[in-house]
Amino acid sequence: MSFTSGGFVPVFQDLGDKFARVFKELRGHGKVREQHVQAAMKEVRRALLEADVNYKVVKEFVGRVGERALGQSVLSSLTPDQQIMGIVHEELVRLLGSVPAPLTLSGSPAAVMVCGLQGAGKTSFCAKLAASLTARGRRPLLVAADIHRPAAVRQLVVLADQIGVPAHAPGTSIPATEIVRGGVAEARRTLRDTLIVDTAGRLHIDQGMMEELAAVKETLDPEHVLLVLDAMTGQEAVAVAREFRDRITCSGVVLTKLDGDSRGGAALSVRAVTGVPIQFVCVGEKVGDLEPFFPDRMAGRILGMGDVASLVDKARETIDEKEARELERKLRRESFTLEDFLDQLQRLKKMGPVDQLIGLLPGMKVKGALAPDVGEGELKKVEAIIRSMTSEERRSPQLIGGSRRKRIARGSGTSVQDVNRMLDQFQQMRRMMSRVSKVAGRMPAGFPFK
Ligand SMILES: Nc1nc2c(ncn2[C@@H]2O[C@H](COP(=O)(O)OP(=O)(O)OP(=O)(O)O)[C@@H](O)[C@H]2O)c(=O)[nH]1
Ligand SMILES: [Mg+2]
Repeated sequence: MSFTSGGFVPVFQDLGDKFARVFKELRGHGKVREQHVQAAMKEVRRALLEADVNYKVVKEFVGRVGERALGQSVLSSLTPDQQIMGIVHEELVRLLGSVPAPLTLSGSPAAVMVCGLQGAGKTSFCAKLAASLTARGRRPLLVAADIHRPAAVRQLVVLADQIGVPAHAPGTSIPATEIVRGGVAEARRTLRDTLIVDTAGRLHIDQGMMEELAAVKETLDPEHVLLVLDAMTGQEAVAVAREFRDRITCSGVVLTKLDGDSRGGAALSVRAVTGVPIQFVCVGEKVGDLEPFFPDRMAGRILGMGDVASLVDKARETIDEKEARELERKLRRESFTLEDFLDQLQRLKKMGPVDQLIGLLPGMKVKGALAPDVGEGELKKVEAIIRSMTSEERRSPQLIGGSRRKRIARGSGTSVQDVNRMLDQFQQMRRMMSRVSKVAGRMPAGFPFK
């Protein structure tokens, strides 16, 4: 199982669409002036508020982006819309925590305590984490310390079985602290190096739950207290995070259900409001649907710049290391040609269901803005267009003038507009890929675990 396997689930589509519209509008003006930036910032503000981002966070964000976008060098630049998009990207990265916060595990056994409200996704996350740690050569032990719901214990045991990880689950008749003590002893006895402790959630924060969690924490002395938050609950999740931080001090956040139609409010506010870093996101119910959290990749995904880094990761699984390095080098240097693009399209088909990969391709995520109705059919069209070009044209798309476009359209059974759009997208994609991959290139090796 791989950490990148879930990396293609589109997230916060609605917010992404709105951002795309803002940039499209900016592109539409021959010259971007102050009033255009101001109008754009108004739209960005509205988009973020509609995504349920904390209003203070929105205010600061828009203030910063607006100020930078109005800077002389941006407005006088040749591509102000791209520069403004770059600023928005950078500020989103900052909002999401700037740098990734990998889960470091040292002690033996190292303990990770998992808490959160009822139904947030704690038990599923425990299993997901156990599976990914196992894939990385660790030997986790799952501990069922949710004594309030017998079904929760069974759920953990079933999941543990499914992923082949042992579970310490003595039932619901003994106190959680006893279960934890027993878990630590069992880990020592059976040489497990990591304890993952699932705890009980309640519908709302209450004194009883907090006291129980505090007692478990005291007994376990965990290296990490991970708070699982349901991203679908937006600002509510942020309020919960604040309470947990104040009452039991959590070290990291896990955001779940990003695959649903969550709007982004929790993801974009929780770090800024609480100071607690997001460490993982869950993008589905399956055990493999776990991703480490990278602020820059997430920002790129929201903006439809494509998650180039995840694409390269994924490519590593299907092509060898040398080819992957070559691809990265090309992306970075903007020497990526239509020939490479065609090559990548072929690989894409091998990499998995096309609709899941689309979100990773720059400019392809956003319906109606950069690429209308992208899907399997659209990719076929793109492929047909590139195939109707000469290799010279593929290497130097700037050669493709009006009459060549007509010829290519005829040859590929598409229209001149299709060809124009495809070439436009390709140019945009090349610029963005180079920018995004520059940032992504700074990823520490071995992430997400040190
Ligand atoms: N779509 C989706 N569903 C999820 C995700 N994470 C968890 N779920 C589902 O959400 C439901 C609740 O998940 P659990 O892991 O049982 O949540 P919990 O926090 O342990 O709940 P309690 O033990 O009742 O407090 C289950 O149906 C999960 O399959 C996710 O990332 N995406
Ligand atoms: Mg549970």
